[in-house]
Amino acid sequence: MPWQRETFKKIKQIPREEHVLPGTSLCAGCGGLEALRLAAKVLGDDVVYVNAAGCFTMLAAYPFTPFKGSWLYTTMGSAPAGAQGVRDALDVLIAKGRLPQRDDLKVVVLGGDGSTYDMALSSTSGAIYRGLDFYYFCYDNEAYGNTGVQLSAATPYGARTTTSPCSLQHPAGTIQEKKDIFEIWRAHKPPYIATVAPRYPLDLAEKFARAATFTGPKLFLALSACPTGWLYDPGETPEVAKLAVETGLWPLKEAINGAVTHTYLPKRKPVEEYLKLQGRFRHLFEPTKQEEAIRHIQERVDAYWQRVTV
Ligand SMILES: Cc1ncc(C[n+]2csc(CCOP(=O)(O)OP(=O)(O)O)c2C)c(N)n1
Ligand code: SF4
Repeated sequence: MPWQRETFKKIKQIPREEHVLPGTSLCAGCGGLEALRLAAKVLGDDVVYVNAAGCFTMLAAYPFTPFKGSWLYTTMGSAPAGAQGVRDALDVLIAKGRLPQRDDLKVVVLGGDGSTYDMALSSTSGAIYRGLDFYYFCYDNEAYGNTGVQLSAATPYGARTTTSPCSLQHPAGTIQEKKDIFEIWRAHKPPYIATVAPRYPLDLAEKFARAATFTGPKLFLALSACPTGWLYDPGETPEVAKLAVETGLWPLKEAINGAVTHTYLPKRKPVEEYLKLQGRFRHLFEPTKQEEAIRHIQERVDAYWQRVTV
């Protein structure tokens, strides 16, 4: 049966109220912030954000915060462990009657891809194994953005980063393939995993509503178009973010108790349309077009969709 939205069917059903207020020091046009803003409309204010070091560290710079809820800062590798501590504290306080049940809070990890795919992976694995009741929101800008856009395990093949420039040895830029963190999480058998993109707000909102019905670890991988690291004009974030999905490079999907459903089937424009908008891929087009590298990216996308739609 095709995937169906049940809670959020029309755009006007998305709450108008803002829970991440404007005026942060994140870059103009940050796609990660837009994804968080939309997610928070469903999560509400009864939340503790446990934030691994990264761009989102800049959200809450004491004494200012854009959140009406709470925020805790951790090292890059330990946000899931921090989340365990917060969850345990809440549970103990509620069990002892020192906190009424109505004051319970959702525990939400905020982590960049550097934390999610690499540094926090072992503490994440432990948290999933223990069945920690938390949301993990990864804003995936495909690089270590906050420290100057270095290569991360989420950087896609062909992208240029400051530590993987295109060179005579590697004219196509990054030659590693992006780590499949969706499948790594799925192997841990959590109840809920999803990918989201802010240009598909109904899909995103529906997934957060659906995830709320599960107790245990819940992952959200949010496509986070990043003008600063991907090298395009901030005004183009909507177009870049949309093309990531429409070319098939960023599949929108969820896995409930391990069963994967694709929540949107794009008609699949050529990947070139997405790549050519971004400076991090410019070397694939100038001074000479690198047909083989572009074909490699296209073939990988084609193979993915062939595998999941037959
Ligand atoms: C163990 C460790 N190494 C390096 C750093 C320095 N550091 C702070 S933020 C950051 C980049 C984080 O990248 P990512 O998780 O992808 O988030 P983004 O910056 O893209 O938001 C780094 C390397 C750190 N805080 N801790
Ligand atoms: S570097 Fe990218 S991800 Fe980080 S705040 Fe700026 S736009 Fe957002």
